[in-house]
Amino acid sequence: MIRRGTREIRTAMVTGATSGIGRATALMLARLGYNVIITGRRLTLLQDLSKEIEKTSGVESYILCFDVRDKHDVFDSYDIVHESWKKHLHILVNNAGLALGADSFEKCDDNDWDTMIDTNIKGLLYVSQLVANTMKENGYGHIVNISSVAGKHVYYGGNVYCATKHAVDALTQAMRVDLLEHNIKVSSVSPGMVNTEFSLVRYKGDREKADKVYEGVKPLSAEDIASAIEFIVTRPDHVCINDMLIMPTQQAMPYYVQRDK
Ligand code: NDP
Ligand code: 8X3
Repeated sequence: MIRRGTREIRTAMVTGATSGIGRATALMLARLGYNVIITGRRLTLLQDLSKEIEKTSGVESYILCFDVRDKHDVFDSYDIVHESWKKHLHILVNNAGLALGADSFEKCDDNDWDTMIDTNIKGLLYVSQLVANTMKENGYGHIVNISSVAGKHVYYGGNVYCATKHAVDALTQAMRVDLLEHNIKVSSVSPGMVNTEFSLVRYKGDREKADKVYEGVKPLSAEDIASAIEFIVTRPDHVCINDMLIMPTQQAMPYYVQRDK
């Protein structure tokens, strides 16, 4: 093991660490003492996060700036990660993802479908395959996929986003079965509304529409989800939390929201 003083240094990797749940999760893992590989497309935000991690937690971070949709970019980026980091890679959090649009199926832009499918499903697969092979060599590992309540229920205008998150749910179960013999845990976290850049991205920069989603409701915060992930990754070796569905108290299901009067 890599040791700093007497402390054993382990590595974790978080995709989509430039904002929201991914950022909060990277900070949480750093606080737990992991060196963190942080990924996303926005380099300056990764650099800011890297400084914050090093300042607040004293661990190291490793920036990988890539688009998860680009298989070659993903493979080339992962390739440059130093062997000593890979050798101690305990945790992967597959978080990068997005929704685009909320229109009824027949009115949707098929470019948005491609982006969601390529990011939420194919991107997760590219990263997971690389990391699972590393974990297999190491003889242990834990993969946490960020799914959604949209992976459990469909709702009006959710169509392809819901389909991608149903796929994440299925892949989580499939990976758990396939990786069982390699001592790799696979978990998922399925949140309801979380106040991040998610809605702003979904409504393509329309702040009014994005804010309306959270009107009269106290949504979850990115830190609420990071603390759920903290619980999952700190269970003893023999315990695997398969899935955690987490909702704001004011949201029973995607469409059932009790807003303040
Ligand atoms: P944010 O928009 O705040 O964060 C999304 C992250 O994904 C960003 O870091 C973004 O980085 C990254 N990302 C998006 N597309 C790509 C890409 N092509 N390549 C690499 N990175 C990418 O949203 P959240 O934090 O809310 O979302 C995180 C996850 O949580 C997503 O999978 C989402 O589906 C899921 N989720 C969110 C909920 C919510 O209500 N907010 C509820 C349930 C699940 P960058 O732009 O720098 O590439
Ligand atoms: C995001 C939650 O309900 O907007 O995954 O689909 S929801």
